[in-house]
Amino acid sequence: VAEAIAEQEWPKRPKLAEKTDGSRWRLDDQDGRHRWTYLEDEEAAKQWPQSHADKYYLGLPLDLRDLPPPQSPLDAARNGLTFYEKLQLPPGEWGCEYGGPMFLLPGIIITWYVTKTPISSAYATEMKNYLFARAHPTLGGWGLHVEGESTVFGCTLNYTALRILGVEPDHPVMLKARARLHALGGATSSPHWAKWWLAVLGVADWDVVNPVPPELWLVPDWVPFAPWRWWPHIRQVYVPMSHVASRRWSCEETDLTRALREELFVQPWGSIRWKAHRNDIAPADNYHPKTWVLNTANWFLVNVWDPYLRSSWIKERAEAWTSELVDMEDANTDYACLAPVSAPMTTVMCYIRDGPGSYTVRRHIERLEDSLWVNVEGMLCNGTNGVQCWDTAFSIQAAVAAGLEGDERWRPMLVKALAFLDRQQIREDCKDQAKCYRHPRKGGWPFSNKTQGYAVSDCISEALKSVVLLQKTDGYPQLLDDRRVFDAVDTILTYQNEDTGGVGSYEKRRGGKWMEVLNAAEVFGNIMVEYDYPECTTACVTALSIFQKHWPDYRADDIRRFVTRAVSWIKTNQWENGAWYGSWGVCFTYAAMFALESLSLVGEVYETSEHAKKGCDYLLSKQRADGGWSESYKACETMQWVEHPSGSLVVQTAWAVIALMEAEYPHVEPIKKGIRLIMKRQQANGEWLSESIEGVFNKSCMITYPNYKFTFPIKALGMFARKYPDELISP
Ligand code: LAN
Repeated sequence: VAEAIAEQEWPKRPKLAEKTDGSRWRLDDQDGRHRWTYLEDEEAAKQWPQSHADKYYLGLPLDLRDLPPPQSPLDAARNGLTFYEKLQLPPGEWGCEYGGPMFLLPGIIITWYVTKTPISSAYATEMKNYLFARAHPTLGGWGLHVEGESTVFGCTLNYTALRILGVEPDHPVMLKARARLHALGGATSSPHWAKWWLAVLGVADWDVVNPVPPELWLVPDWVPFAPWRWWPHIRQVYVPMSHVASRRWSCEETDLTRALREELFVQPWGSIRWKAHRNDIAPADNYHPKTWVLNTANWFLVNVWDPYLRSSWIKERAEAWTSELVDMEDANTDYACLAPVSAPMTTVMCYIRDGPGSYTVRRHIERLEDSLWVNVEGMLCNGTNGVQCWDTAFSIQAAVAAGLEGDERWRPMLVKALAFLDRQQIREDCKDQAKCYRHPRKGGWPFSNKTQGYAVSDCISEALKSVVLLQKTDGYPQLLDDRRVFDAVDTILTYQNEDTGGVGSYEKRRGGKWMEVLNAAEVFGNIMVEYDYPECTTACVTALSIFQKHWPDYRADDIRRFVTRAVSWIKTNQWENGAWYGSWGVCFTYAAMFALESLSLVGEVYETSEHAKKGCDYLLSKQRADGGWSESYKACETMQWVEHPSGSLVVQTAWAVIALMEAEYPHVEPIKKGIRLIMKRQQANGEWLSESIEGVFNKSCMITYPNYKFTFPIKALGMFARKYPDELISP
């Protein structure tokens, strides 16, 4: 393989243009597999006209006519749906950009480089444009995510990516970014994952990378810190990362990597004592400082284990087992992998194991495209290979909240959405489920698509709710029979954590929260194990409750027990001041919407429950004079309420009024004021404009959910219209 790699020729570098022709981009949607294609050929472009959705994503004019001005919240909801319907994709789902994290695209670009994969000029041009557009406006450089201040992580990786794409080091954006990077300490103070990528690229020495021993995968399963117990994202990153690190593979030297050695560091490259910089980390990057436990373990691994104890027998066994784990992941996701963090790392691993041109490499390279997206700024990498199932479920629920599911006008759209969820339900558990440590998934839904195939507690629940709501409405096809509905319920029931009654994301918790002492990523918090989330817990509670109304006899005791324990966990999770902290949306308004819905399902509302009352009072104390709510992403980092500098925001306002309505807050006035704000912000064509970043993960990294500005306002308006049919508000 090494020989084949050495003999493989370098592809021509992409030609960078100022920009591409927006009218040539198409979203190719193969039943929920999304790939952006650039049609070089004029004839081909004529044959395949751009859809509304394509144009909308690309920021091209839609030329839609104005809708009749709404006279009531229900009118406004209908107008919203009229616009949003145009974004439904042919297979029946909704998609969108899912950007925010600034550490994903470089992984893909570096992978292309080291595997000598040609980069098309259209892709390179738009990636360059995106990264230019997203450079910090004053400081220069890039942060961990689009809203953040620049960090060594963001600067090192994105600077490197741009150089690979063909941008010269003396370009003004690059000069500024480099100055920023150097002011922060240079690439020797980058976090672990960046150091790993630089070592792969051959720009840093492997000695600077803190240990990621694949041997850890050999410890018996009963060991409390065994990696199978980690949160799936971390363990799936660890597999290829440890394998490649163990082999200390680096790309051969090139002019470009030699140049990067000069550009990324503050010290002369030859003088760097790599080992001494293992624990260097810039303060701006150090969200979760490494603990003394981890530092001690690392010291032992570097100074004792590696030089004296690590036999080649152990090394080979560990590499063989991580290699097999990768094969199982590839088989279960058709090479898509869990997310575009582990995906490019796995591609590199397959390249050095199977060689250029092998099936694994070709398939991985193809799959990496599923996560790329084009917007008005350029091309970026989404946080996942799409948002298909998740956003489709909320779209259905928005229409149902407005009572529109029985209306002929909306039936075709909703039937298509239902059919999409029907096709995307996961019908089988993973092959080798126990061996590759996967959670049962039969009957579940993923966040994105069935190919990726990782069921998530709340994605299953939201999709199941949507399916049941539609199938129990007259006139809808019965696409899922009872057995498939039961499969989903069976899977939801596997998610409850024994100790707390709460629910995490992909799995039941497998290890103690103390494992956070081994968090080596530095830039994220709460990543090592599954936690309990009010959002995920509520989604399960609501899905099970709706299910039970229609099938009162199926596993009735299990469901009752699950719901009781879950709701009591939600109560214990409430803060003294009445708030709940949101882990996946920004921030307290998001969590309140879920938590208050859970409480209301067991009859706990404002007038009857201290918890619900406190939750509402907390929200009301944050309502602004114009009737809206406003939260900055900083709230997620600091775990305190932080107002957004630009004032009230539509999405947070929708979450807050939904929360108040769920809790049956007895006075209509504050709710009405929120609804009026949502209506005022609606455009004449029914759309809402994007205002601020909506989502978060691991406390520190923000991510966009562009469809939330449709689904939640429509839901809020619809709920209001049904609850207060006589309140006719006009904006
Ligand atoms: C997501 C996206 C969806 C999200 C919800 C369904 C909204 C949530 O309720 C449960 C968790 C989940 C599935 C989730 C988990 C973490 C993801 C996959 C992301 C936030 C999108 C990107 C992120 C992933 C971890 C990014 C890579 C970063 C690492 C630290 C590995």
